[in-house]
Amino acid sequence: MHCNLDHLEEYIDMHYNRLYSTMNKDKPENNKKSKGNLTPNSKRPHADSLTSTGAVPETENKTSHNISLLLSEDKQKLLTAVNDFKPENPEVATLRILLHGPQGAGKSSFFNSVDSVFQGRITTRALAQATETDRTFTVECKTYKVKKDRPDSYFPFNFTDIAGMHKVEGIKMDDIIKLLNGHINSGYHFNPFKPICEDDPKYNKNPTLNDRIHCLVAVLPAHNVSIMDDDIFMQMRQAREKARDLGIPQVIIMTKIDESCELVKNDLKMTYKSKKVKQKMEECSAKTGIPMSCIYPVKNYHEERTNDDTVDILILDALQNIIHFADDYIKDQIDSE
Ligand SMILES: Nc1nc2c(ncn2[C@@H]2O[C@H](COP(=O)(O)OP(=O)(O)OP(=O)(O)O)[C@@H](O)[C@H]2O)c(=O)[nH]1
Ligand SMILES: [Mg+2]
Repeated sequence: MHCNLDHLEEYIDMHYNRLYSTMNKDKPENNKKSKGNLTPNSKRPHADSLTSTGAVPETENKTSHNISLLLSEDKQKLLTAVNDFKPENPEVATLRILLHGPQGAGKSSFFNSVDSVFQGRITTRALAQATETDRTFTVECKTYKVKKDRPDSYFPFNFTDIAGMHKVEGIKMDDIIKLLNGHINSGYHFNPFKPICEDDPKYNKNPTLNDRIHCLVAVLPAHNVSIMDDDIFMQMRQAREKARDLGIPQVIIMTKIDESCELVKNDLKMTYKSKKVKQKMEECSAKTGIPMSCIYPVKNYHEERTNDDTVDILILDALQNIIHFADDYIKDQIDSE
């Protein structure tokens, strides 16, 4: 254990700080380190390096700091923060988040997990594949709103779930580009061999900022990121470059961390202590070019019957950052008009 402790300390600090800075203002008074700031409002996901506040209480031995205690205490704060969130600019009432990535990565399951957190029960609105296969299960472009706990009230963000990428029979890059620009409406059935035509009834010829994507989320499965085809990463890089050209922020949701690490499978609270998870995040970062600070490890709900606090917290942490990045993007777009 001792040999890699320094490495681990930094890794735990990074996420400890990320959670603190995203969740609350009442950080521990005695911050020991000062490496800069990482708040979802100020830190854009295009940045190349991670900066952090180093918010470790002086009284605490940070090598023995137990992130799990922090996690279980703060679910309520994260929930409140997301519940209270309002896009800064009223011109765009709903932030649009696009989920993309290889087939079977857990895109639909991620949306279901977000929905499950807020409904307080397991939901399966975006149908997910029961087992992994080599064909995309989602064939339709579908945009989902998430219901708040009041009647007829929805969160100011939605998720667009699409077909997965594949070497041959997957979503076409042209379709992803059209989606980013807001040209494809919910309900469009993807043709794995041909991108959308401009005369398709689901083609939006004149998209506004409201129709465009405000945050591009790449979903990658931790357990087989090492063996994924290079072609998939090439497609992901193309999507990333297109999003970059449009100024759209990008993050990675790294799913299936339970499948990639025995320690985490047995106890999800060990997520930020697992070297394996860190390695997988580094691999995702190296293969896509997305910085570590914008990679969120999660375990989706996929076989559970009830909610679990730790699953919820990892999902909420990711979501909170995504919506802030999307909000920053809107502000930039409107400021530059
Ligand atoms: N163990 C584990 N399994 C997961 C996780 N997320 C998703 N799965 C499983 O992975 C499989 C694929 O999940 P989907 O959500 O259908 O993946 P997708 O990316 O939407 O796939 P396509 O629509 O085919 O592109 C399903 O069997 C899920 O139950 C996770 O975090 N952990
Ligand atoms: Mg799917």
